Amino acid sequence: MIRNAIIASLGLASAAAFAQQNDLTEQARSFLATAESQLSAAEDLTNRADWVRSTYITADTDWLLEKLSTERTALAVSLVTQARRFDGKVRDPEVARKLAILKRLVRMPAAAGSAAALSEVSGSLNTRFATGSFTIEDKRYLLQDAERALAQSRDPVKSAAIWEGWRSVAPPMRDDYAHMVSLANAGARELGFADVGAMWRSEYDVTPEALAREIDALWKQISPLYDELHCYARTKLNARYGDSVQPASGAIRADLTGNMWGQNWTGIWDVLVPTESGATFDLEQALHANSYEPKKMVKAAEGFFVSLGMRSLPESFWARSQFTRPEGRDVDCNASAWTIDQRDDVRIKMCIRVTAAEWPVIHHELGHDYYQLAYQQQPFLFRDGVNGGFHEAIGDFIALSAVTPSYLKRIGLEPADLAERDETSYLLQQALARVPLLAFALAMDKWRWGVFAGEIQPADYNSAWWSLVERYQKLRPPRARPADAFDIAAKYHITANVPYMSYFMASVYQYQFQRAACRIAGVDGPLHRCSIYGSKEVGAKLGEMLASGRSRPTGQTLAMFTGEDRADASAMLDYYAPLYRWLKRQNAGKRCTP
Ligand code: X8Z
Ligand code: ZN
Repeated sequence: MIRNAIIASLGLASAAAFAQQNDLTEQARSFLATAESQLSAAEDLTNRADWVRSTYITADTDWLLEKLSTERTALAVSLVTQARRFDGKVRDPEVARKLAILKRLVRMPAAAGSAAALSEVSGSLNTRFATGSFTIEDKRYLLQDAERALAQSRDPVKSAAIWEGWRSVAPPMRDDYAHMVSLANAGARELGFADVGAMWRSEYDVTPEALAREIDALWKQISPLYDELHCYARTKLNARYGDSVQPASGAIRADLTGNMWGQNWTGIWDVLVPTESGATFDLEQALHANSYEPKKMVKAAEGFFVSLGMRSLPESFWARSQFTRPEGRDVDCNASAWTIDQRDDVRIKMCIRVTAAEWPVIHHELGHDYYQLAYQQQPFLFRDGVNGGFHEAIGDFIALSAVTPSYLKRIGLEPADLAERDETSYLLQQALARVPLLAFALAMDKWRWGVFAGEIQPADYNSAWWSLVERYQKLRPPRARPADAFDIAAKYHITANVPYMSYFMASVYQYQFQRAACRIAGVDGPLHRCSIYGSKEVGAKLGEMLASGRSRPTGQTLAMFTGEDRADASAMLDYYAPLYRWLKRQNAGKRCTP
């Protein structure tokens, strides 16, 4: 009735246009319904092949995954081509949103006829990374062993050897990487994007240029905190190793951060611990003392989500997940969370060791699974996080509560009578775990955006990478890098084509979520002490946002839970404010900012 009344009030010509528009919208709707059911079927098939390949890497499982990925890519690209006829012509917001999502569905799209070549080259890069190893003095290191050895080494010669050793897996991948970039760029152009980087940036519901500006503005807010943290760490490393190893000014030697990529500096806590530190707490010791094994750690993390009123994880999660590295076969050990059937068959794939560092990672992964469970009722194209940053932020936000002394005491991991923990040490630990990631994330995707845009050519891959590392992370290699080095490819997300800006945005969103949640839960006091454990109000509100998947634009989705419609670093800065003041006092008289 309303529709007729509108038509009656329009002139004849516009009435005809209106009817045509309606007709087109209906066509688009029915096209999308078919597309979604085809894509969903392809997804179920590929997920299973991917799971089997990732937990059992052989030439055959590689082959099967490549075949199914090829078919899925070809299907998605062909659907986008068919959807061209609706370009810019459909005004219905839901239909228009689905059409836009369809265009960027495949992370590495292929031009017509190139899907098989692209799957082959990306599959091979993936497998070479997952099975990569190196040898020092007859000892063979896989990545996880190397990471642990680097975190534990306090011998700069050994640290350099491990750091360089792992990077020896990368040079043979350079030509393949360049080939993959050119194939995927051709695909992205066929879909109407300038390049793959522009396509990746489009998931944030603003133009690629606006997103790049937003990120630079956020970094401007955050970099003073990073600079102070960097300055403090450099002074400590200088005191520990002396001028010849770590000078008191300039960049920090990357391997001395104890992390393979300098993205998390908690591995060298004993070097960075404040001189006048009060009571501290060793989570790793507490986990062992309380007989935590990997599954029990996951159970505890599930308990946090359940305390918010969320469901228990299904039986199949416990039966089918990979919690630890299996013996006798190659697997991909980079932690990940899966939905196999887009319904209840969620899983994690990890190689858990009972360490303090794994505690937040387990919460991180379950955050993905709970998001997936929550949006399963959405139609296929809306069945995902509103953007990658949200997906990466949910579990990290939960972990902000799950590492607090009050929560750890509540679940009996921290002795109830342990003296009030030293606030500075606690916040410093949090900052070391979470702040360097932002600088690393910027360097990672600025590099990739430059490569996809053709501004960084293969011959300059490594030098361009190091100028970004020096600029954002302010790190340098232990020694000059060899001419054939391809250091960025020593990071999983490069060979696996996982956008890394998600982690940057997640590092901002998680504190916005925390600020909103603590308000909803009615927890007063500083943000860093707040635990939302047990708050059904938070669970209900969070659940609504998670259930909306990517059906609404980013700003609207963020507002559902936080009341804020854009990424804003002020919550993060609030969280670390006491630490920032303390760091400034420690660094007084030093030149911290360039
Ligand atoms: O890869 C991850 C997660 C899986 S989505 C464990 N993260 C990034 C990394 O390890 O490099 C989480 C932090 C950043
Ligand atoms: Zn993640």
